[in-house]
Amino acid sequence: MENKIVFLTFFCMTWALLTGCKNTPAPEPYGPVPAPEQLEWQKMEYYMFIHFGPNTFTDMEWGTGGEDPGVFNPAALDCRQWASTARQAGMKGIIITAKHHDGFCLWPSKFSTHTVRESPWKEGKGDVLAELSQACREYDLKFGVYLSPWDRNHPSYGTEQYNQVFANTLAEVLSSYGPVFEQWFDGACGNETEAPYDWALFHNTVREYQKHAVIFSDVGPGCRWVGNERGMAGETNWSRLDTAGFTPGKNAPPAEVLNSGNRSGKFWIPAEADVSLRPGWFYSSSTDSSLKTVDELMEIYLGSVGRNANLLLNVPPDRTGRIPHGDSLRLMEFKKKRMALFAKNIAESAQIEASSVRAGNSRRFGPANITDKSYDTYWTPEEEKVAASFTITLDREETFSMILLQEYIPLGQRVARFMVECINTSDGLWQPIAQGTTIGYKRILTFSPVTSSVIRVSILEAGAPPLINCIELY
Ligand code: FUL
Repeated sequence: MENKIVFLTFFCMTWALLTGCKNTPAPEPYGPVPAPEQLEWQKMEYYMFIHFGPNTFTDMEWGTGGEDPGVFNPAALDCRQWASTARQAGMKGIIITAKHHDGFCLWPSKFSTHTVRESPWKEGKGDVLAELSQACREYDLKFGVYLSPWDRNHPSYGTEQYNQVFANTLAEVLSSYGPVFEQWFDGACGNETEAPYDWALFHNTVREYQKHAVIFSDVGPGCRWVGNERGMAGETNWSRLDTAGFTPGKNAPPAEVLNSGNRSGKFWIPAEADVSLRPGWFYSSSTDSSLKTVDELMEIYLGSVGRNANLLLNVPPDRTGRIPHGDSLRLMEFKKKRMALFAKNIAESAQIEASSVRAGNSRRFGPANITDKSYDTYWTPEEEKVAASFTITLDREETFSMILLQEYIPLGQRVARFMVECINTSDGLWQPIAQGTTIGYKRILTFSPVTSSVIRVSILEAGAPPLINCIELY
């Protein structure tokens, strides 16, 4: 009889545990979450910005709009060279200044008289957007467009009518060159009075012609400016932002807010960090010898991709219409450096244990998901545990100086503070090696080299139980 009871109890408990795991759903989303295209966008991480136009030929950063279109004549223009450079550099797309503040259109727009059509390039028959979008397809890169609402050439700029002109211009671009992954709206307008922009009209136009384009501006709605042109996100960087009362441009949120996001912001608007390889955005021979160094680029990479932001690196073509040799060389050196740094992930085959696992140690939410290669599987602790940790044990002692962590953001950004420790081989005690605040899609921390075989990551503070899906050690 007693045996029977023991057996029955055991059976029921095992049954409850098994069905419990199977039936325990994934955690509820926490706060706003990325739309599918925002997630795809985040996974791109690194792509090219191209500033090109009359400014390239006049040595200006901000053209007046009064330039003679005759100056635009890139005799050896080669968008395939831009695309192959971006591809070899490890970038995933290209965003081009289709229309900068000077109003000059790199395609023969019906809504302007200041375009490639009025230039001598290809006897007025050229179309840079057509060539670049084609080259992007050929090199398997995504294509994006920058259009400045501020237009120093268009006669209707500053009037109510300009809104429709700009919407028409957008529609023309967004319906003519295939899929556009990002629509970049520049908020700048110098010291001039901002026109009464109809942002709702502009956004609706983008949605009408490119449903999946991520819309960039100071306040999104798809992604946000990072608050500086140095390519550096905040050490704390939330992908959430409050936008009520703000607009792009002069009425944007303060730079510090754009740099770090809002911890409990209402909308999912991740940061994009834009920066130029040269001191200016447009090509100038005067900056030929002041390209960013590989070390500077590495710092930028760690400060953007390594801090939950995407990196948009500007590489301006010269007057011939090609990316100068020195610039492309620098991009390749930078890629080589990244590949060397991230060559051997020593955590790849490590043993991994967690302080607790959701749904009674269910494999579906177990710590092995942190070292598998899939972005879609993650470890998460018991439902009520916001503070939790996991420990990895390497096959042998290794020396390392960099850790990479990723959260599973489709269910929201959760981690607000974490710390990394390792067991010191000489005294067997835990020794702190790094600490951070947000993780988000990706966080990379560097520290002075340590040697150990046991490393612990503790989530100390989070809005909801953390969902961690990747750790790498280098
Ligand atoms: C700024 C512009 O004024 C610069 O010329 C450049 O295009 C940069 C990316 O955005 O707001």
